[in-house]
Amino acid sequence: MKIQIINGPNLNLLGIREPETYGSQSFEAFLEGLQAAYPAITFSYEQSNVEGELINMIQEAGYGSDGIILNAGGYTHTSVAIRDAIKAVPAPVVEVHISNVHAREEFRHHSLLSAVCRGVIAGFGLDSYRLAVEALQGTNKS
Ligand code: CA2
Repeated sequence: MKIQIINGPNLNLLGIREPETYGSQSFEAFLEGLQAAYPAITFSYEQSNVEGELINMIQEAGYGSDGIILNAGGYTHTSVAIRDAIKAVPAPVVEVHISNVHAREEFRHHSLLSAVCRGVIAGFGLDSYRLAVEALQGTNKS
């Protein structure tokens, strides 16, 4: 099984800034542990701060992988274009958030992406990504 993890804007700062909200581990360190925990899965990871690049990644992985774990960061709440990209590809997409967006500011309570994703996981720190792996493993792709 091939899973593509895509992180959006500012998530390159994980482990460096705002540890009280996003934890103190870098995504690269977390990914090493995730790969070790799921040796039968091939993980690929990409991050971009640029909306169009995220769309290119979704289009590519949407045909080249068995599932996408997407944390679109702030674009979650604003991007019609990312929603359209998710809707256009056959691979299941799981929307993840590190923080519990529903316990934060009102503008984070609404996602433009959730309705076109297979499901949403939020609020479990980086463990949200592992839970998304579990979800994709159980996903019937047909
Ligand atoms: O909780 C999440 O995973 C979010 O997707 C993170 C986004 C935020 O806009 C969403 O509402 C919820 C922000 C990502 C910023 O990431 C940082 C990581 C470390 C330090 C600073 C920012």
